[in-house]
Amino acid sequence: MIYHSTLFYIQWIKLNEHKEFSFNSIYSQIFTGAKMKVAVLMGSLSDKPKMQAAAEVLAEFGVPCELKIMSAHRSPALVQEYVRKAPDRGIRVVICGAGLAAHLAGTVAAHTTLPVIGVPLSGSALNGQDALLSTVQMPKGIPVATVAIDGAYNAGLLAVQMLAIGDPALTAKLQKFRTKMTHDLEQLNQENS
Ligand code: RP5
Repeated sequence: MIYHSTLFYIQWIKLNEHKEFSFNSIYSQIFTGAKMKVAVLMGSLSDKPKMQAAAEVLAEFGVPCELKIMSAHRSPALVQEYVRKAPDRGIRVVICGAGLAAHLAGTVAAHTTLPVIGVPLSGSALNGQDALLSTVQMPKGIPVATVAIDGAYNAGLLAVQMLAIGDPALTAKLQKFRTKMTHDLEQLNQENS
């Protein structure tokens, strides 16, 4: 009983961090053991090789994620339904990768207040410049945090940084990651000077 009350209290604190949490969300997380996770969405199966880097960095930090293929243009109803149910399923950040007239991130952002990270993908006749502008040029009121063309790795890392707010263990992992990056660079200089 005390155990469940404590869990409920922890979940209640989390409730106030995200307005989209509902009682249903708390219930499902306590009683089904669902963990906070990141959704990695992409417009086509052809995007998967480029979006894999997001999943890899999330795995590196021990953050669960799910990869789904859905398109703002080809399956708009599926996108809407997925996004509507996402908070109750423990999704806290949504990463969206798409190429060409890339509207996936913007469409997802229109349906949720969860943070949305957009990854414009290359492969088009315009080498991803089309996807970059489609993703980054959001109208006032509906932001999409856009990373570089094919920047899925950074998208994953940014999602980790978002989740690390209020999570000291994840913050410590990020600090360790940064320290290692600096150390590796110093070592590279020593080896090459
Ligand atoms: C976009 O069109 C997708 O995100 C993909 O980058 C691009 C091409 O899709 P396919 O024709 O390969 O399915 O919607």
